[in-house]
Amino acid sequence: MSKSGTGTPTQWPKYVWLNGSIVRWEDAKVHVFVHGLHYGTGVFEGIRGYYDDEYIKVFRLEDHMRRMYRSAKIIYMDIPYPMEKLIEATVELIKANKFNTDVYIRPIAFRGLGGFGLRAMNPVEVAVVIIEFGKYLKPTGVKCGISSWRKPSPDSIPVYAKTTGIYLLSHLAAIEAHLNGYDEAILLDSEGYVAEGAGENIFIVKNSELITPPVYDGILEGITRDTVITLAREVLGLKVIERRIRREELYTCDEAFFTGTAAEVTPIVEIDGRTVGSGSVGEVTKSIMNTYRDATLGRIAKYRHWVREVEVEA
Ligand code: PY5
Repeated sequence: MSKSGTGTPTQWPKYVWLNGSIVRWEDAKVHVFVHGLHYGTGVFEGIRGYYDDEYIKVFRLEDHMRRMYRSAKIIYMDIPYPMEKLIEATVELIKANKFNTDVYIRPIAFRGLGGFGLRAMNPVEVAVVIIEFGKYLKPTGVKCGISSWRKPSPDSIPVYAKTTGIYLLSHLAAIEAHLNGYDEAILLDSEGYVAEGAGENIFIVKNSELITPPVYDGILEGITRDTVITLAREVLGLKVIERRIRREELYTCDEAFFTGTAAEVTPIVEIDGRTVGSGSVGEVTKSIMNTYRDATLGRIAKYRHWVREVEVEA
């Protein structure tokens, strides 16, 4: 990938799953009148698959799909397929494209053609797209700035749902960070506490303990966040505390890192011009990165069930 944080595919895939069947990339089109394009009435997921010895190992596929159906429920959307069908579509699509690199899987459901009004509940279109995907953010550490944009209060728009519309906020924050010379943005919640990155959850390390904002702090309840909390406690024997984090704690912590499907575990080395810890990847972060990597490849027996192996032809 050329530029950190842009997620530009190196090449387009051959096939896409759209509304029930696998079609060629050129034919994977939707109409300009679809409701989702105008009003952001869609839900989606981001899932990683790791290429390992003629298998694509898909990480927590079911958990991501389950979250997509939960997101849909929150916005009154019925996805017109059972969850098992989208899981099967994902597996078939990996095989059809014969991927031999790491991939990023993006299921998406959005309101299609029908009414133009705000209360229109148009039929839902569904797609699964998969691209070849390397690192999203620099694994050697990123420089961050606090965004001037805040995560909304819980009574303004659901942040627990991974909806397309709310990603305008992440887009603005990420561009602002980039224009200011940072790699990624950190957003505060409506009360001024640390919430999360533009597309990642955040953790700080203090005295070898992990601290991360609680789910009520305007964050997406990340699956990588859950993975890291579990691995830290169960495999590494670390203490993990979910509590509000003040902005200045970001400047004074020992280590900090992002978690996310795209970002995986990304060290944070600078925030608002203050060096985090030693300014290089900390020891706790390093051990979390390694353990996370092992888990995604199915190399930790207790968490093998997180990995769905899809055999791809050489
Ligand atoms: N918070 C936000 C705002 C996110 O967009 C994401 C994921 C996360 C947290 C982490 O969630 P999870 O661990 O479940 O992935 N962001 C997407 C991703 O695929 C999209 C990024 C462009 O990582």
